[in-house]
Amino acid sequence: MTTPSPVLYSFRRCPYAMRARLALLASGTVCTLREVKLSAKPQELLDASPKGTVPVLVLPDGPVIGGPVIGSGVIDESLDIMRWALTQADPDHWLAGEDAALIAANDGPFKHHLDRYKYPHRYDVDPLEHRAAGVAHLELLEARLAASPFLCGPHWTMTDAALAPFVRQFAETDRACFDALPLPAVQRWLAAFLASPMFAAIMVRWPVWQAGDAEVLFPGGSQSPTPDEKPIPSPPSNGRPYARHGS
Ligand SMILES: N[C@@H](CCC(=O)N[C@@H](CS)C(=O)NCC(=O)O)C(=O)O
Repeated sequence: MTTPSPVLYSFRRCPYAMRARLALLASGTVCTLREVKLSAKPQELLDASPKGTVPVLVLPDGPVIGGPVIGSGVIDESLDIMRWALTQADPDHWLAGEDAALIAANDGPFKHHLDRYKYPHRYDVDPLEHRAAGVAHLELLEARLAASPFLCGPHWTMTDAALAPFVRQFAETDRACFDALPLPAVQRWLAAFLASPMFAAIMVRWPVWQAGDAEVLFPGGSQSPTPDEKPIPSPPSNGRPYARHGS
């Protein structure tokens, strides 16, 4: 008999869901992945977590005592999913680098400016003002990454995984502008993330889930890829985005 896996409600391009998938992958936790369309959320997601955001992880065994959870066995905050996954297994010591203040600066002010830079019409604002504020945050990252390869020192940790999907979104908003910024260490760090096997493994194109569909396991690709799918990359066997610095 196989052990039931947790169910992850996810949206491929959502930076919160990306960071959750990164931690699940690094911990070697296999999930049943349900790709969600945000404009048509499945009732099963809303039943599990009425606030209706992704990612949401539904644990097969229900309540967890003593974790970052959650009477019900439902984890519906991305950072809690990361902590839960890494508490199960943390072979690369990601939890050694949890910089709560930097993650809060990312999720608060940086995300605020990112949204307004990316969607100025939605907020009726000047995108350039918000781009400048976002760049000021990236300058903080630049100072760190000029001093060490990753945000918390010589190894990629939870803080890198928590921030990189958001920096990616900022960069993609105007790639030429991002590439022209005097932020060589941030650019190197982001490029290494985007080129890593781990990034490929978390960005497989999954079909949108509907009740009754065949189970899709993450990591491990999709059993029923969409027609325009590129070949599914294998996840890294060791779960590491990068070779350890100096090894
Ligand atoms: N604080 C939440 C935020 C998650 C979040 O806002 N996710 C977005 C997608 S990127 C979402 O689900 N938004 C709901 C919607 O668009 O309807 C977390 O860290 O998990």
